[in-house]
Formats: sequence, C-alpha cells, structure tokens
Amino acid sequence: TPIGVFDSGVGGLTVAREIMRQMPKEQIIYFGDTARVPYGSKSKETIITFSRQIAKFLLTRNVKAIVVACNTASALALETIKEELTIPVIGVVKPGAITAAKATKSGRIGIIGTESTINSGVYTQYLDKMCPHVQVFAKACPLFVPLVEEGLLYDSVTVEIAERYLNELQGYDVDTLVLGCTHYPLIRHTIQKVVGPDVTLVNPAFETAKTLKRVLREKEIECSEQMPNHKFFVSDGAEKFKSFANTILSCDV
Ligand code: DGN
Repeated sequence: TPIGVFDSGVGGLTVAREIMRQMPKEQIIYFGDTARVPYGSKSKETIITFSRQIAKFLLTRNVKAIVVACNTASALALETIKEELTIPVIGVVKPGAITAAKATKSGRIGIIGTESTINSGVYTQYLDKMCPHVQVFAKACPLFVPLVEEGLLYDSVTVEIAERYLNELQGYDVDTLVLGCTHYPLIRHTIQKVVGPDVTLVNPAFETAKTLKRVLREKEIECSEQMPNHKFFVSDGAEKFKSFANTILSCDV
C-alpha cells in the first residue's frame, strides 16, 4: 500500500524526493493542490478545509500513512487531520524543529517560511517547549516561492532578495537556520552563500522522510516489495506541474 503525500502545489516534491531517496521501495501517491496555491497567505479555517478534502482523496487511494508535505498546512491543519484519521499523519514542522534544537550550539535559531507559517508561530512554540533556553528569530520570506516556481534558482535577483530577507536574521547572529517552506531547499545554495558557511541549514524535507521511516518501522507497517510506480495528482495545470516535477525528481512524472 502506498504513502500519501500532499502539498499546496509543487513544493512538496522536495519531500517526496527525500522519501524516494530514503525509502526507495515505497510507492507515493502525491497530490498537489495547484488550483488553490498559495496556502501561505490563507486562513487557518481554509487550510484545514483544503487539507481535509485532500486527505479524504488520498484515503480513497488506500494510503497507509499521510505526509503533510507543506509547512503551511503542517503549521495550521496537522493537529486536526491527525485527530480525524486512524493512519499515521506526519507533518514537516516537528521534524525540522527537533533537528534545529539538536544542531544549535549558541541557542540562537532562525526560521524562515511563508507568512502563514511564520505568523502561526508553530516552529517557535515547538522549540520553546523542547528547549526553553533557545532564542528563535522568525522571518517570512514571501518572494522565495514565486522565484523558485519561476525557475530562478541561481539568478542574481534571488541572491538580492535573499540578502534583504536574511541580513536581518544575521543581525541576530543565529547559528542554525530552518528552511521552513517546501520550496526553500531548492535555493539552499543561495541561502547558504548569503548567511555564510558557519550557519547550519536544516532541511525539514530530509528530516520528515527520516521520521516517516521510523514511524512505519515502529508501527510495523510493511514496506512494499515491488519497484514503486509513483502517482501524481493535481487540481489544475497538469502540464506545468509535470515539467517542474521532472526537473527535480529522477523518476519520469
Ligand atoms: N508549500 C508551502 C509551504 O511549505 O509553506 C509553500 C507554497 C505556498 O503554498 N505558498
């Protein structure tokens, strides 16, 4: 049985990619809500409604677990979806927060994400609960998503915008920075260049795949034996999705 993965659009493919790398035998059913992206500026109620609808669709595909591969949906809808379903539901926020807490030496952690993720304060709440001594500096970087979707991964305009956003965080002297939005791992090179080599970047996509692997093992949910045939569904613009997906995944979408 497959693993359901969903996002507001293409961003969650960075999470799907990590699951494919770390669990190559698992089949993924991916849903990208391309008709209703972006989630980053919508209300909690709306994000819960969308997430519930998508979870319902994934259940019709017989998934054994659901990964909420969107920071915004994880921040705003994870708890509700978890309560409503009997299968494991894994979000991207907690795994990223735990890794950041382990990685920091100075106790000064930066979080970047969409406006909704940052305004929800969930990363800060998780970190405060886990280690009350850390200081968290959060910054919304709303232009990063459209830049990535336009394919401007290494463009000078992306560098300039990254400098404007991240210089503020550098002023706080953070030693760890969480890439709290699905798109940001795709511009991690630019981000690393701007913040300098001494700042550890945390990629929640990678950490989420690790958590999923552990949860499935703990619950003894068996791994598929055949080579997986991943399936991708979108709510609009299948061609555009497909060409983006083919640039980041090694399988043919
Ligand atoms: N997938 C969203 C996130 O990780 O927050 C980013 C895209 C969006 O909906 N704005």
